[in-house]
Amino acid sequence: MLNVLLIGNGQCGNRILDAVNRLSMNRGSSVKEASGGLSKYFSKHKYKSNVETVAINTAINDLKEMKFTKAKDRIHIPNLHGVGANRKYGKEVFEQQKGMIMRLLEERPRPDVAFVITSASGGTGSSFTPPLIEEIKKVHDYPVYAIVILPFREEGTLYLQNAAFMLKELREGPCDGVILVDNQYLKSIGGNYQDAYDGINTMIAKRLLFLLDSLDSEMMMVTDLGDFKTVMSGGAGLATIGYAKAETETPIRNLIQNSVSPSGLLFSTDVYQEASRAMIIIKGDKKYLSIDEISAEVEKLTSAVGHVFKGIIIQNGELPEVLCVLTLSSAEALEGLYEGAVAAINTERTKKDKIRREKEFDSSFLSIDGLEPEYWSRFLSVRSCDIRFRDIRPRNRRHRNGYMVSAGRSSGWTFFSDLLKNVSWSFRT
Ligand SMILES: Nc1nc2c(ncn2[C@@H]2O[C@H](COP(=O)(O)OP(=O)(O)O)[C@@H](O)[C@H]2O)c(=O)[nH]1
Ligand SMILES: [Mg+2]
Repeated sequence: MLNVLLIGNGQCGNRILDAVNRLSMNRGSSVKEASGGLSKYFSKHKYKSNVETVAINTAINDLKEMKFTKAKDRIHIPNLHGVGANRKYGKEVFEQQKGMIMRLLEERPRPDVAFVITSASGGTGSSFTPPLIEEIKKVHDYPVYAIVILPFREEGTLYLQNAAFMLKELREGPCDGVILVDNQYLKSIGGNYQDAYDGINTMIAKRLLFLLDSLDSEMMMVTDLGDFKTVMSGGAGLATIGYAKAETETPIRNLIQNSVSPSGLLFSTDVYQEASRAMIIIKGDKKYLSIDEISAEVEKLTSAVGHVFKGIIIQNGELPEVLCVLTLSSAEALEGLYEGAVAAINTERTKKDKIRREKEFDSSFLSIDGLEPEYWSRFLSVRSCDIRFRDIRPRNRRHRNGYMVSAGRSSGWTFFSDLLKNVSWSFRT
């Protein structure tokens, strides 16, 4: 029996983890979903793997939002309400809190495999995940995979930049492989954000449970954790998952094709061009599992991809389902995201330059306006006083980007820039 650790980092990671727990507890949103046999993960009698779930967040509200994850499985980083999509700050927080987080993880049974689920683009999950995997790998040699959710492209430049830097860190670090899920690609699932999130989260949860199930099954043709590790070590450290389920009696040939087609994948890729290794697991009643059809399709995939591990699980009376794990040697869609991030970085740089130039203008304005020779003599003459921005009274005149301030009867006027409002100024009047 496998020991599996599932960590959900940040809001997106927490929600997907909660969806996994929901399906596992046989409380899927639809009866059909719930009766998919996934209850074995949590029902006492039908456990297949020992699955531990842990949700980590800096925002207590995100943790409270979870409905199917036990309180003891939620780690709140104290005194914070999120990190505001600020990865630099998030990394500092992780550094301070990593002792506590690692201690709580170490209290659980040693896993055979771990998955860390997170969005690439937010703050907490994006900044915690790479160093968390690094911490785990410092002391353990079990494989740790990241399931990374890419942003909707319209969510803005900050998210794009976060995603690019997060992926870079993950790929340069000791993470054993990144499974990509693209919100943008899966957008059509829901008419609004909430529906899209719920739909995507359920898709991921379902596939993850299918995968875990198949790694721990006594199958007719077995795929195990060793095979999964071999698949994931191929390619450029990137992977995605395809899936298809028959709603009616569908030839297994079509179902395999659907699982690797755009409608089956979690990330946009041309499998026949970009995949480098694959694992395909077919589940269902044996009457649907034609050996000729399966062999022909797997052969087709093998000739394009290289190596394909194949597993078959017989489930009496069930319509067939296919899961496909594909590692990628290249990912054109990711290059598109990187290009977006580079454009965002350049735009930001231009804006920063503009702000810097304006600041320079302000300070030169300040030196002209505040330090006119006429006033210098007064400053030097009487006494020293400390003026802070809050001392500025309404009687002082609002001026472009600041105030003209009079510190006292004999002081004359000087200019206080808005940009310097947090600076305590000391000058003579
Ligand atoms: N698929 C999916 N994406 C989500 C969900 N919640 C947030 N996101 C995406 O995650 C990104 C924001 O990250 P989030 O996880 O909220 O940040 P964090 O809490 O600071 O780690 C955005 O790109 C969102 O579109 C969710 O429930 N499902
Ligand atoms: Mg959020």
